[in-house]
Amino acid sequence: SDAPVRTMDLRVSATGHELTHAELKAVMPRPEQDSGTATAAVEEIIRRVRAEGFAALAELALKFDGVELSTTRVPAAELERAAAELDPQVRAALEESIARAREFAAAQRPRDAASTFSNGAVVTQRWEPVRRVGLYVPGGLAVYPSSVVMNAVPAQAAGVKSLALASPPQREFGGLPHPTILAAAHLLGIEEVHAMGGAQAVAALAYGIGATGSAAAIEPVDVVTGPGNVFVATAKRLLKGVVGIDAEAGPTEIAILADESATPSFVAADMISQAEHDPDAAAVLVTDSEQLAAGVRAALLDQIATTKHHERVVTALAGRQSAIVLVDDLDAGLRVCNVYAAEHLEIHTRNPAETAARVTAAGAIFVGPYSPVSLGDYSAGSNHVLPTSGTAAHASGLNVATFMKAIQVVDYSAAALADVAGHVVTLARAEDLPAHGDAVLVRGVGE
Ligand code: HSO
Ligand code: ZN
Repeated sequence: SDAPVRTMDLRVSATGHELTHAELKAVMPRPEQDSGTATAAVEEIIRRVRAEGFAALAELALKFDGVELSTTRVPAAELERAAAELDPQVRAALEESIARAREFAAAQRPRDAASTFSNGAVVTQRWEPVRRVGLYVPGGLAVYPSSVVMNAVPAQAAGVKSLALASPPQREFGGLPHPTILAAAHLLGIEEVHAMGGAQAVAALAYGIGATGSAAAIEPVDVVTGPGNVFVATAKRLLKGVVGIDAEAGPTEIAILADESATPSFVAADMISQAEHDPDAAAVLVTDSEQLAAGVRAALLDQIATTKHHERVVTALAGRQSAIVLVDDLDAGLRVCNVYAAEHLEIHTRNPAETAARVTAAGAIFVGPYSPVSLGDYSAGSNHVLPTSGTAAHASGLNVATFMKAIQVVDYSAAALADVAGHVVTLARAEDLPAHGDAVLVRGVGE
């Protein structure tokens, strides 16, 4: 076909008026959310792992992975071996990713905050890492050692002392997780790796399991992060509250805000790069230039012809979730992008830094022609675990604070308490909770 991606005209001349926030949101190209078909099966798996521990993990590994497990725990020697056998160039590239991600993560550590209301009336907010984190890494088609880096580095920079990695046992690797995953774990200094996958892995991390026979125990974790299939995502959703989780990750999305100064071949290549992940991936170009739109369409046709994952890319671009959106001007384009709240937003405008500063919702922003999303996927120093499906309106990408919690500390002296005692008592009585006021008065301050 001659249109690799559909065009959506949101110019006032086409719509008759400027669309409101709600109207824009309704027309944004987004797939329907599927409503938890896996829920019943996942509930049963969680129940079994809780009740039966390792026996359930072993049975599910046989059923889903075709592997007989005697323990989930991967021996240290296997981690070392996988790292020793890793292609030296891949090793060097991973090491650079780790170094940049570590430097940026260290810079993100949130600072404590304090207010002193009077002498002896101090409230402080102090950040503490969670005790233990579980990192889930899928097996199957997508073996992403880069995702091991992106999940582990901020947890380590937060000061999390205990990190367990779970990844499905693979028949072709003797029941161990994929060797690239083991190698990445070793490079990151992760010593605890478990061969377990799916919803059962998330349940085992959330509740922990006891040691039995040859099987090692798994201590429960406070937070589970990492991508996964619908079963993993459903388990995370159902276990939220038992454990903390990162944002539910849907298919990847790229939005590009561009004016006529953009280079069509750059824009097209970046759309294809994310479409390559998944036939459900979304690529959205927002522009006020019909000339650029035509240039990008031509460049897409050109580049699609030779791209390796042709089927996936064509399906993703032709899907309802992808579009070239025409707008009247840059202001309108910014409105559209802020409503869409893309996982990745690239800015290809004449003054990209200025435009980027006006973005209020995106998982991550990529500024100018030399900051492609694929740089951020691997080597920029930023994180590639980002909120999808418009959740960037309220959620953040993985960062150091994901693995920390803020504790507020109240430290008042007798005199400082006396200063506000009357107000406490008044509000307590107004809420018909007089014992609250009494707890102040019993200290002999106020009234
Ligand atoms: N773009 C993906 C991350 C990724 N890309 C991993 C390549 N490997 C979601 O942000
Ligand atoms: Zn990617």
